[in-house]
Amino acid sequence: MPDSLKLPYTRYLDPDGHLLGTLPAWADDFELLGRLYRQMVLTRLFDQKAVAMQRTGRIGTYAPTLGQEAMGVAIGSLMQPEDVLVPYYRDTAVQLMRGVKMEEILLYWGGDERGSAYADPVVAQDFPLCVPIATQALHACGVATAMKIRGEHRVTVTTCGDGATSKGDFLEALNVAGAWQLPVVFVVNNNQWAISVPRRIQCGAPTLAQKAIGAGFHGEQVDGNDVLAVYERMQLALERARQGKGPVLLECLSYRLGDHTTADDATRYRSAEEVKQAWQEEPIKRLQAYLAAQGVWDERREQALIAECQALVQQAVEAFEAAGNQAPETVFDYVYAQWPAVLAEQRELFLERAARSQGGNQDGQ
Ligand SMILES: Cc1ncc(C[n+]2csc(CCOP(=O)(O)OP(=O)(O)O)c2C)c(N)n1
Ligand SMILES: [Mg+2]
Repeated sequence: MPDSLKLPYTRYLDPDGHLLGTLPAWADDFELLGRLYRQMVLTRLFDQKAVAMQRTGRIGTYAPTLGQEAMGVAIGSLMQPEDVLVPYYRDTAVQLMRGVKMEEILLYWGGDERGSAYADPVVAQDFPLCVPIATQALHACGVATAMKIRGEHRVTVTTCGDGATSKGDFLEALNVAGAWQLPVVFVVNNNQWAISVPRRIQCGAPTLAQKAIGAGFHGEQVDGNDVLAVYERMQLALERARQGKGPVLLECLSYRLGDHTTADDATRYRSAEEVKQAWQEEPIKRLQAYLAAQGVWDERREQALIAECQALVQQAVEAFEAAGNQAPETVFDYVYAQWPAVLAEQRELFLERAARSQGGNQDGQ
């Protein structure tokens, strides 16, 4: 590889939580580290519950965020209220940190449009989760263009997976971001798999971060399982974009510890040995070990935290269940800003059928 393509890679904690170098000064703040840890634990417990709710038929489908907690928590905690997040479907961790409510996330995956109408004013301008791969990268550039034209000191952050970086949309987004020096940070969650396609056959380049170089801006890699490393590099990326110094691509190396979604069975295409190995690197144990070695964490605090988080998750489940069902025709209502007349007939037909099937049910047919 040419020297110009040897990009920085940052990691402070090894998989056992041992320090590998000097930490930045902010990392002396154990209260901050405790908040990051707490949020990672809350995210994991919520994620487990969401999977269990899908398995018992209470939500439609779900994309687990297991193993992606460090990235999401670091990114979400550094973004300012005025920034805009343009996320993808594996961003539960970032969304929770931004202020999206757990019950809203459950509503979203339950097929309910209220799950994308975030109540917290801080996240009201964030975009809903994007399921079509990589299209959000272009939307993010649109938002960042508006910020730039208005002369605002705001940043757009958009996330995507490793597989998404193969899409034309992603490369077009990088190109325009570089050409117009937009205030946008692209975070690539390189979790090694795009459903059943492994990273190594997805792209011929040694890193995904180097795609930024072709677009004329800064790219780098970070250990996505090391919350301290993501926090440090993301902070610098946001600062750079906010000061008008152009976009950044941060490639976070992680591993998708769960199935792609609840509709997938990852044991069909990857070995138990590989997954076992990946568990050794997971982000929560790593920070926990570091905090314990610093004397600021122990089993008693761990148990209290788990109990507190489980109670919060349970409250969210109850709020979700109390929300009731949305009218089925709302599937038509949130797609277009201006209603295309051609869909009116479909909506009518849908309502007629819904009425007929309800009538049928009442008649016991
Ligand atoms: C345009 C488009 N093509 C295909 C799909 C089907 N699909 C859903 S997820 C996925 C893989 C994405 O992998 P990656 O970008 O690595 O993200 P990850 O799910 O691993 O976080 C594909 C191909 C889609 N949702 N949208
Ligand atoms: Mg992936």
